[in-house]
Amino acid sequence: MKHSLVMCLTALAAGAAQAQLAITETDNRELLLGTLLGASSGLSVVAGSVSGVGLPTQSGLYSGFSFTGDGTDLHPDLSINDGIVLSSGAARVPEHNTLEHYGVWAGTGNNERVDAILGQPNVTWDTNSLKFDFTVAAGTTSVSTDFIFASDEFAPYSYYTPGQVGTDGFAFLVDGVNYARFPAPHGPIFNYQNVPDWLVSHNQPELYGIEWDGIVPRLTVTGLLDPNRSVHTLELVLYDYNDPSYDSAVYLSGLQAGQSLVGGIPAPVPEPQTWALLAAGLGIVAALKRRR
Ligand SMILES: [Ca+2]
Ligand SMILES: [Ca+2]
Ligand SMILES: [Ca+2]
Repeated sequence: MKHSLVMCLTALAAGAAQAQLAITETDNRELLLGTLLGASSGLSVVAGSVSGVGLPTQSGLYSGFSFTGDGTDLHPDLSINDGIVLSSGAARVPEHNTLEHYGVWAGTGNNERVDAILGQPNVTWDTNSLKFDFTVAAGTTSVSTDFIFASDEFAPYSYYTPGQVGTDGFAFLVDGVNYARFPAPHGPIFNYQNVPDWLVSHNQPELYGIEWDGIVPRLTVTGLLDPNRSVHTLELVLYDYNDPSYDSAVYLSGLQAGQSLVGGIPAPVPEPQTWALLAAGLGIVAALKRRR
């Protein structure tokens, strides 16, 4: 007994030192929202308004989301403050990339608002959502949150092909409008078709100790409040596209009120690989000069 306790404590200490990703499964939506909001969010949640769709194992609280890359722009370090995870299958996924087609059938059905954005009926599957009403102080114009999107439905390792109508995605609906999107010409929702490939960190072969084949480094989405409403609505939706396979997840942290006048996700700015190659070339030249 004593021996096993010592073993347990040793294991806990090792886990803490490595700051491994830890997931606590829950579909308690008050708890999920309270964790996402933090202490001074500036949002006052309307009592009794919190709802959502999902299995007890489909969402959860996470801590220790911090993965080390290889130092290149294509595989940066990936981290986000503690928060909540929504998934199209299971909140708790393997700590290694075990499959290129990881998926769990949740059977939670579609989301009609996202279907409408995509322009196709019943095209979202295994949805996991969190929805609530809230009020804000005068002068507040926006709400925002950090997020990391990750998926096994990611080219070229799945049946996803460029030009396909859709892939799994994430919606951030403020007063009925989705702001989880890049500016045009990128498409109307956050999915891998509307994310430039260079922005996605490939995880096959495995570099990061997590199941997902493709991970988008931390971004911030900002939604604008409808000025004609005194009570606002926010709905977060993570969904499978077209079938329950090749799951995806979104890790969310730090939902808060703001004074932004621009909604959406800022346009991605490429870090041209040519610059990296040029820098490497200059480094070689400098090294050769030093040798002479
Ligand atoms: Ca995988
Ligand atoms: Ca699924
Ligand atoms: Ca999928």
